[in-house]
Amino acid sequence: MKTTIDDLKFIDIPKIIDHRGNISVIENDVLPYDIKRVYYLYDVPSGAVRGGHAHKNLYQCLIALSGSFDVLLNDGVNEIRITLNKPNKGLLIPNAIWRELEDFSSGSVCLVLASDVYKEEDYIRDFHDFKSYKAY
Ligand code: T46
Repeated sequence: MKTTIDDLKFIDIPKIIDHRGNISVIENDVLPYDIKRVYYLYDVPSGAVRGGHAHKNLYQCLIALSGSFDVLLNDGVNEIRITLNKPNKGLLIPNAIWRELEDFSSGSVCLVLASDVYKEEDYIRDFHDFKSYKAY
């Protein structure tokens, strides 16, 4: 619960450069947790906003596999906006950070590597509840 936006981290995903096209690989200790779930957001219509919640325990790494989008992050006190637009850069979001994703470019794909399987009970979907949660 004590996490802040200072705990956000950029992950440099190793890139194998090749004239036939590049390869980026996530293995071993690239992420500080074991990946239990992979999902991706795509076909996001112009103007749509995703997220709008925090997680009690989940860690996630967001990667703009294609195109770009903005991630608005709030720790209950401070807020920051980060643009993701590189397939070899991940944004590691620890637990208890509010996030909203917006300004998706046409055809963009957001890959998410999560530290746990889907559990609705891990979500805080109301911002006032999130502020109370952070106050403890
Ligand atoms: C996050 C952002 C970046 C599942 O059944 N399993 C899943 O693994 C996920 C991610 C979602 N769902 C269901 C739950 C909802 O009925 O799919 C529906 C849409 O989920 P949600 O409104 O949470 O989607 P987003 O895009 O707002 O948020 C998702 C993740 O839920 C969230 O953890 O950080 O992407």
